[in-house]
Amino acid sequence: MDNRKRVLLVFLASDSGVDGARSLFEQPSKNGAKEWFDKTVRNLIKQTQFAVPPLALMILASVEVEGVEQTICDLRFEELPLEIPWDLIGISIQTGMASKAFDLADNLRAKGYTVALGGAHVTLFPEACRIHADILVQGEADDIWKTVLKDLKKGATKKHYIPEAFPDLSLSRSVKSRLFDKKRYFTTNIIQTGRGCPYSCDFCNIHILNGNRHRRRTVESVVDEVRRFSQDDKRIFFFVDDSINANEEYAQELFSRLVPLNITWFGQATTTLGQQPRLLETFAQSGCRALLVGIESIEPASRDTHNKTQNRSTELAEAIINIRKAGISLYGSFIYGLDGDTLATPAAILDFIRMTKLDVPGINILRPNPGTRVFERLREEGRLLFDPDDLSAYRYTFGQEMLYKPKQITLSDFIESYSKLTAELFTVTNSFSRGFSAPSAKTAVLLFNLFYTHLYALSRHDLKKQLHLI
Ligand code: B12
Ligand code: SF4
Repeated sequence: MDNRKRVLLVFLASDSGVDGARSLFEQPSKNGAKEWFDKTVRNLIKQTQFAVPPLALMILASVEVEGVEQTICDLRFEELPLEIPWDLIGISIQTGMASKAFDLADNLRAKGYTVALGGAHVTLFPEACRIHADILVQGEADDIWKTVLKDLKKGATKKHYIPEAFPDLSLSRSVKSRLFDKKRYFTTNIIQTGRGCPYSCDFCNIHILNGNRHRRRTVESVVDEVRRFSQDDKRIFFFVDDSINANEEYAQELFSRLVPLNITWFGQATTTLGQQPRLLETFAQSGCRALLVGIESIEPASRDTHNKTQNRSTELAEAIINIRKAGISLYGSFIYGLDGDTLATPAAILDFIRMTKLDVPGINILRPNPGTRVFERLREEGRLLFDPDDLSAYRYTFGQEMLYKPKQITLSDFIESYSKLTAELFTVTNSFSRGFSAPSAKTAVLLFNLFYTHLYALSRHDLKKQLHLI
């Protein structure tokens, strides 16, 4: 008798945004040509906008237990292979996709499958997830997943697994890279060097999910992984760390070691990098072509209210200019609508972007996600526009809906000023000019800006509709 256990790990598509933006009010089109055009644009956006494989599931699928086979299904690109009698189906849940994930889990359980749920939403809200799962896995599952698989093999799984402590990342765990059809993705070279964040910005929950202490892998194991991955996929590397320069000494050692490997890479960093000249030079030498930096706000009052304490606003511009001078293009992520913001803020953002020549500006609307401190505060202040318990309200959209009332600006003034700001920033002419003047990754910068011109037009369309409906 075949005693092997088959495990399927599932990653869900979000409703819109990076997974193929569409209007929240879209009706099925009767015009075939328009439908074809929209679908083609959506697919293009999906592929070029960081369509990377789910690292969490790569890590879990790399855990080896004799007699257990694991397969990943990425629902952004494929259908569920239900012709196979899986012994266990694991689903990764982010808050924005939670209601979709629960529906899927309920359906699969009704068909007789055993379902395990894990991921950020389970870690934050285990009780709400419990009724949809046979097995709950709370927290970082790098080590405890092995226990789940061994228990599965023995036919003795438990209802709830929770690690005693955050995994020690300095222990070597090998991640397999040959798990996917490479063509679907922008790149399959995705790597994480550390977890946890010492800061506590109130709109973020990384410090809750991964702790306030920054844990790191050994330089040796990251270098090995880069070497191994680059044999399979010659494309760019994406370091998913929230801030790849969190520990200067570590980053200096790691990226010096990567110089001889001749890769190109992008990642996410804090603007502090602009004041770390040695590290900045090493980043450029090791193949860094673009970085995402969370500027969030240039209003001191907003930075204070939302506990964004690192780097003062006055230092931001200089830091950005320094990073670009080193030959690295920058995606600068802003949030307009924070509590210290006024109707004068958009003009200040525009000036800042013009002065620093940011290559791709991202102008976000605050999303008070459950589990963050800002969510609790807005709920207490009666400023949420949706029922806080309605999970479908937290779907990922591209600046397409307001979930709360801004503090100092009326909703209609906010929508009008936000729309005006994005219309001024994102035009075809500006896209070409940013692409042309980008210090590196010019084509990517051009494409990003062109897509954003399309996506922010969707945002303006949907926000206007929302305003009429409220
Ligand atoms: C890279 C990244 C992206 C990339 C790529 C995402 C992808 N497709 O893989 C892009 C840019 C596309 C992206 C988009 C979004 N992202 Co994002 N992203 C990240 C980031 C920086 C790293 C993700 C990662 O690979 N982590 C490494 C893995 C190993 O960690 P992990 O996912 O937590 O997995 C561990 C556990 O959670 C658990 N686990 C996870 N899944 C499962 C499943 C099972 C069965 C089990 C047992 C365990 C388990 O075990 C894993 C190993 O320990 C994280 C922040 C972070 N530091 O994690 C945010 C993060 C995941 N993103 C987040 C959000 C909100 C989004 C968006 C919705 C954006 C938005 N503004 O609304 C979209 C969603 C689009 C989508 N379909 O993913 C939030 C999710 C918060 C939440 N409460 O759910 C995070 C945590 C950031 C934050 N500050 O809050 N993102
Ligand atoms: S936004 Fe960045 S710096 Fe702030 S808590 Fe989250 S990960 Fe840390």
